[in-house]
Amino acid sequence: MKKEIKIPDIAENVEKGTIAAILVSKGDKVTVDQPLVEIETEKASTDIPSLYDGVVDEIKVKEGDEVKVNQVIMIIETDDGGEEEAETKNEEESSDKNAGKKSAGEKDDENRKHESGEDRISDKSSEGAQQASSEPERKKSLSEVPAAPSVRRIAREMEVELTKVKGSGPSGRITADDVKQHGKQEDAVAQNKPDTKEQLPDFSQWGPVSAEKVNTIRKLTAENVTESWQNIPHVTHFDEADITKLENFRKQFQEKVEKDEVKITVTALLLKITGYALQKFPKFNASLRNGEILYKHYFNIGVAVDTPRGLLVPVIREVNSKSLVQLSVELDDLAQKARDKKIAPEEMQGGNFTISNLGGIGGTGFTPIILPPQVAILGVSRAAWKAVYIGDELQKRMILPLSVSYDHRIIDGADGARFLRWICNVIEDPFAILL
Ligand code: CAO
Repeated sequence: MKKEIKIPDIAENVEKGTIAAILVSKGDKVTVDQPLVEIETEKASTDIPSLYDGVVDEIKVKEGDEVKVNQVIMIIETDDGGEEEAETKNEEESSDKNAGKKSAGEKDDENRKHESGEDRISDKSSEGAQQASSEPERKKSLSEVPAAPSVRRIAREMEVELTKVKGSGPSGRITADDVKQHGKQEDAVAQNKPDTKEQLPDFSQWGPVSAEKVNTIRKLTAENVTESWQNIPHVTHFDEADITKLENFRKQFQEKVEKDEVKITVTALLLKITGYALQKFPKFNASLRNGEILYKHYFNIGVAVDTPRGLLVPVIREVNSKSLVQLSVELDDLAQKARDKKIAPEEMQGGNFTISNLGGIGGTGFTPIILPPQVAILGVSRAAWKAVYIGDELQKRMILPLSVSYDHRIIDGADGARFLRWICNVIEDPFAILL
């Protein structure tokens, strides 16, 4: 079956772009997510990936062509599905694909990530992107680097990051020679470094093995957690909250809203309480920028969602001005959109803090990784009945284990302990919010 590849919505207010490079040839075998062309717009340079496994049947554009959103640029011959399905898939996935494309192609991922600042799993929020751009040492984005499409292609083939190359042409324009020279230098450096790929033993000597290509979301998650783990001195603090009363309240409240098909969950309650906690402890709602603490006076909280494609973090905005019912509906809606690949990049931007609830699955505690430029994250484990002494009396209580990981550069251990204890106190006695 012939399937069309169209230019998806690239970014807000961007209607057209220029084909910077064609990354495949007619007759090439391609797989889902494989970049087909590189397109440059005024806002970003981004790869358009294949939506299908198949063979390139026709390439309808050439390098330097101006293309518009929705324009068909390529035909892929597949051996399943129908035209109609192709159209739907194209449209349905466009925003989702954009997210990945804008922030990550096969190569030059880091640069695209800088310039788009979207689809941030660990979420370089738009704020993070702005923050980055105010730093003098900010790397140039790929689209800002002056280089001809042919030079870009050479860089891609040589796996040279163009943003790292010094241009010797007029106004710093990068020439093919600059790229080759840089590539040689990198090779020389690489020769002195151990190649971890080479160091892997041949596992097949001990049993069957198989390999799976890492998808864009997984790649971004890997990059972001690595960056966070390497750059932020994490401390994780643990505490437990007695949610017996809160659970009763949740059930009573649930009966009241049942007719509206709203489900009040632990996560929605924690969103509400954490919003107030961020107001009370402003450092947890801040970012660190050029030696100063940047306090945010709005309360947007991301919620980690486990999806078949990997971890996504939609953001609930202005949590403190929303009711529990509104938060529950919005959380359910965004989590479903994330699972259905319908979440827009901007719905995952602008979070100040994150909640990661693994309690629906299990576990007694974990150490979540902070999503920069945020400075803290709340981990929620599985609530369970426990025998607890209340005074001298042993009682059956529902206990919720909580953890908070924080950036120790701006948050002290005592702050971390006070923050989490405050949350536990409010869970145990919601009137504490009024104090
Ligand atoms: N303790 C005990 N039970 C819990 C619980 C907890 N902490 N959290 C949820 N549950 C229960 C719910 O009550 C629900 O039970 P019922 O079906 O009997 O009502 C069930 O687990 C499923 O809950 P849910 O997932 O539908 O709803 P939620 O609002 O609590 O969670 C969300 C929403 C998006 C947080 C969750 O679905 C999810 O994706 N969690 C995984 C997050 C993740 O991957 N984090 C790791 C990030 S990497 O560090």
